[in-house]
Amino acid sequence: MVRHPQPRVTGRSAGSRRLTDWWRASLPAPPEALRRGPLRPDGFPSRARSSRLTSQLGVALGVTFAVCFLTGLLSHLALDPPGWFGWPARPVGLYRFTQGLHVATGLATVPLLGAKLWSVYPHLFRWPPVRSIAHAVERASVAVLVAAALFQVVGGVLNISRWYAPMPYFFTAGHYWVAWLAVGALLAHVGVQLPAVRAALTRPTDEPPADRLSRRGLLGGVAAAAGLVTLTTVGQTVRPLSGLAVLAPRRPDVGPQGLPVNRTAQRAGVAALALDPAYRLVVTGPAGQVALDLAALHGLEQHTARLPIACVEGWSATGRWSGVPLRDLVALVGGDPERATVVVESLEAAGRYRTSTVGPAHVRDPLTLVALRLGGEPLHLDHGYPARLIAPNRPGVLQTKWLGRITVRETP
Ligand code: HEM
Ligand SMILES: Nc1nc2c(c(=O)[nH]1)N[C@H]1C(S)=C(S)[C@@H](COP(=O)(O)O)O[C@H]1N2
Ligand SMILES: [Mo]
Repeated sequence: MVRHPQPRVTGRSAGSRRLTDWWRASLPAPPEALRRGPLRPDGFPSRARSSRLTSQLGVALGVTFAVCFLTGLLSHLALDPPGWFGWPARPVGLYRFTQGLHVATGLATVPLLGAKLWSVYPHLFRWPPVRSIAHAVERASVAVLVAAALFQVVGGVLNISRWYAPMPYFFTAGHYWVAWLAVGALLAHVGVQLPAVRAALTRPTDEPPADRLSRRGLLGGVAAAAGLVTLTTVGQTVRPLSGLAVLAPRRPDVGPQGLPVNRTAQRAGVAALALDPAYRLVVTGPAGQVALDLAALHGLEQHTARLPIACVEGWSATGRWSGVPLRDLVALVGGDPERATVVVESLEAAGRYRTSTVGPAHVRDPLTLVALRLGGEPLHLDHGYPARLIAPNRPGVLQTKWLGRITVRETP
């Protein structure tokens, strides 16, 4: 015997009831061929299904989606801050936290979403499929919500696994716009279902004790699965747990100089230029231009900062970086270190990450370095030798490697 939330029939107008009756009478029953095997409301019978279970899973998903949406929005703003938004340079590890939370919460969503879809499975076979225009709109919004949720979670997991091939769209743009779609559909869904959820969660349960146990067992299993996913992946950003990170795409301690590499010099095609003895870092500002060779760069006053690389893909790792504060280079070419905006460019010929803009909050910060050393040694070629940008509280994609050119601009 399968129990699942019955359509609520209270509060419907006579008109809508007449429409439903007409609809039901004129609609042929679904062909038998479409109601075999798993394609039946009782295809996966379970006593654990109930409106209480569906509501409890819904609340958990509401929380994880809200966390993903807000942290995702922050990441979007930090990557390309619009005029009205200032992304600060402190606290140093803020982006590391928000983006680590985004990916960890997204991954914990996987078992929750699976269980939720399973819990509403019998609804797919309701007949007639829609009862009124309002009901049709509501079901359409649920279809959008399910599609958008699957799109976000599957796309996110593919992205952090760096398996881009199944995504024929630019991940960030698709993920960003579908996030709005998902949240819009979620709000509509919550608006419609809130009374039913409250009723299911507050009324004393009429489940027989055996059903209550199986529902609780299922919830416990889902919670354990979400916990296990978190525990085996969060080590990609929480260093003490890195040993457990067996399902994480990255470990924060594996790579040259004990730090992961996002893109190697080989793949970026910069090895020859980066190793060329004729290398110069060209710095341009209001007072003119200087071309600094390695000896000149090492001759400037050196500073050291412990700062994380916090990749948008959710892994992060701390390094001890040494080099020249960016503000000193700004001053060297006549810029105002308190107000300037700086554009840095890589030796890389093309690619999305060859250049980035450093806003005034980060230029001003004495921890923002043109780093020449990592952990006391010259930078490894794959970490950006001969020079890279490293700044506090900055998404990894903006920590430009293999710097070739720095241009000081007046802040608009
Ligand atoms: C398994 C689940 C998820 C994973 C692994 C994941 C992963 C990611 C990653 C790696 C990024 C950075 C993209 C980049 O800048 O290159 C990102 C950004 C973002 N995510 Fe997710 N995500 C997941 C679920 C979600 C969900 C459920 C939502 C919203 C409801 C969401 C909303 C966003 C938004 C708005 C951004 C910012 C996109 C931008 O910069 O334009 N994510 N996510
Ligand atoms: N020129 C250049 N800089 C770059 C990249 C790149 O592809 N090209 N990748 C960025 C990304 S996505 C990250 S997470 C960090 C990683 O730095 P790491 O490889 O030293 O760990 O470098 C950033 N700097
Ligand atoms: Mo990254």
